[in-house]
Amino acid sequence: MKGWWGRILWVDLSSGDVRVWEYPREWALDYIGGRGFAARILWEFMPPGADPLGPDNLLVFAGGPLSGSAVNAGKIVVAAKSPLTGGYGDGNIGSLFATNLRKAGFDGVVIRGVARRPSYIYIENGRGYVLPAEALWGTTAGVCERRIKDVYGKSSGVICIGPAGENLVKYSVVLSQEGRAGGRPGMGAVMGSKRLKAIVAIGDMEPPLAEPREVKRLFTESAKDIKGKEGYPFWVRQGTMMTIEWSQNASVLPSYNFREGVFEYWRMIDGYSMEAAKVAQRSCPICVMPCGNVVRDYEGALAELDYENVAMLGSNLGIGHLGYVSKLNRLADELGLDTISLGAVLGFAMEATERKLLRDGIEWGDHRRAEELVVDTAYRRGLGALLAEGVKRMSEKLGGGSHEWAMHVKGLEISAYDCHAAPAMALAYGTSPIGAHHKDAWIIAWEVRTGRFDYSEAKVDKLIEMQRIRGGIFETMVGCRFPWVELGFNLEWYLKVFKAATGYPITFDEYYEVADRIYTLIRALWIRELGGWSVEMDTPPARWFKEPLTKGPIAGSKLDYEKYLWMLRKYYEKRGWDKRGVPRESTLRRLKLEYTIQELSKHVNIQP
Ligand code: PTT
Ligand code: SF4
Repeated sequence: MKGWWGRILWVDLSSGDVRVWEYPREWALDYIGGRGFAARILWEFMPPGADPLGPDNLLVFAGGPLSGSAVNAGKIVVAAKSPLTGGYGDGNIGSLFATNLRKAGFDGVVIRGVARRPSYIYIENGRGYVLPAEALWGTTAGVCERRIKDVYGKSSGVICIGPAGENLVKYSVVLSQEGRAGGRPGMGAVMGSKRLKAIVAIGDMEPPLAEPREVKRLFTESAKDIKGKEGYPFWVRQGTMMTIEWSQNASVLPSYNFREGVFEYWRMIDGYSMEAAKVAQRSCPICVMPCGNVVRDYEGALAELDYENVAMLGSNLGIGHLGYVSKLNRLADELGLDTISLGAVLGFAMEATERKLLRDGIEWGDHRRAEELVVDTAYRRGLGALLAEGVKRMSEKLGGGSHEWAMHVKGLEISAYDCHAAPAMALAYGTSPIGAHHKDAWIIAWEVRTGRFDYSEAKVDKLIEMQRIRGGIFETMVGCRFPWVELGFNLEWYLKVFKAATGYPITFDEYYEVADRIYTLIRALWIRELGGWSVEMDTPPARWFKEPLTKGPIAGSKLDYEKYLWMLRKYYEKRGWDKRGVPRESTLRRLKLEYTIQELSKHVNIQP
């Protein structure tokens, strides 16, 4: 088998057992890697109904056949059953760990059990070891990584968690390289629940590529192509931060807990303000279009900014000062909190304070109180203990109709695009396989350009196409999607590299079938873990349907609930799911998922 090592490292932290597992060969083409492997492994080896923070949950890190070989493919998928949502959760992180793991001879690592004492895993050339990490426990992510690199050298690849992961904050992430974060739905807490502080990989083995020279040639050619793109120089200047201006102009910049899509102080936190404060540029490994913008916060410390972070910790909280936002961002990176969920949680707390549902809470725009609460959340102190649970649980606790403005889908907080006037993006959030995240379909740019107020079948088709490419191709091969999304790099390149790496000439239709298989498998996994399904699970919060925007050029806009449901049903139909959103038996068989039928039938009545 070329392209894949065919080996995954299994680590059982309860027993201390470490073994090399050769996965079934047919998984390679049926699931490709990354998210595909993660979903299959969770279905197969995690007992149904496992406690997300217990020993039976599996923390999976999985690369794909292009990891470490194609441009910008220095990334890895991290997945597990989510403590935030109770369903499937994953994220994608750029790290030397991703490229080093491949060089160490593995396509992935699976971790089960709970270590008796704080531990880390060390992986080198075909072997893995569990080692004590008492000296690292309690450190911030940056300190932890620096200490490990002091021991293993600068070229070691390190993933670690911060105090938030140790303290089981439900939206804690795993981190790397001081500005990379992944696994929004609480992958950091899953790692913390296993008393696993870090994983380190070192290796010098060549991945088994079918045509190594052709892979190298394609890398050089595609790097040239990308660097020649018209948008390249501006991308390197601003990266994702350019989106603040676009979002403001399109009235989709989340402001004041997604009440509005415009922010009066947007200029103070936009890409040009960032450029004025920029002191360095960082990137994931083997990236040819770096986008890690490093600035100094108002206290002079370094922070790495992205659009999502700045929108959620800035406009969504009414904070119009980049230095203040940068400090919140830095704290989140050091402590290991997901910036998107954190921004949603703080925004929710601000609104709850305004509505007098929360005493001693936080006022809009109060950056100092926000800083205190971020730290308290990571350590679960005082009000922070409630904030650590995410907006869904917070609204269940506070009541008062707050579920209508608790901005989440399936328990995962919504990322930084307001959808009062973007029904396709609302559907993208509604149907994302991990809860409300934009990564599977950032359809909003296309939607704003082509007719934002329509509810149409064409939008459903476009959404599924995007989910196939973004959630299917990029999350399984595994690589960064920005060359394609941001600079128009042709997707054909990836198929060429796939052929050179694996020897298999995959077509788009074949790849889309793999993507559909994974989508339906993940849906099956959700149903198995939650014990049923309903359309409400795929529907965004009431705020977007009931409370129109009051500011900006499209003031008065809101979503239409009945029309949203019409699009959702069309979506189900096209995916081969019934009108409850449950996969049909014929779909499961067509996608070679018949192995799920018996278990699924225990929870729902499966339609033919
Ligand atoms: C991603 C989510 C995003 S999406 C952002 S900013 W973005 C936030 N970044 C955080 C951060 O930083 N620190 C922190 N403590 N929490 C954060 N949470 C948020 O996490 C990231 C880039 C970005 S920046 C994006 S869109 C693209 N995402 C990709 C993806 O999902 N898949 C893929 N194949 N390629 C992608 N390329 C881009 O990668 P999650 P990273 Mg991230 C500081 O993790 O869980 O997927 O959520 O990985 O290495 O930091 O790169 O405007
Ligand atoms: Fe990482 Fe940005 Fe490069 Fe993508 S474009 S690989 S997110 S640095």
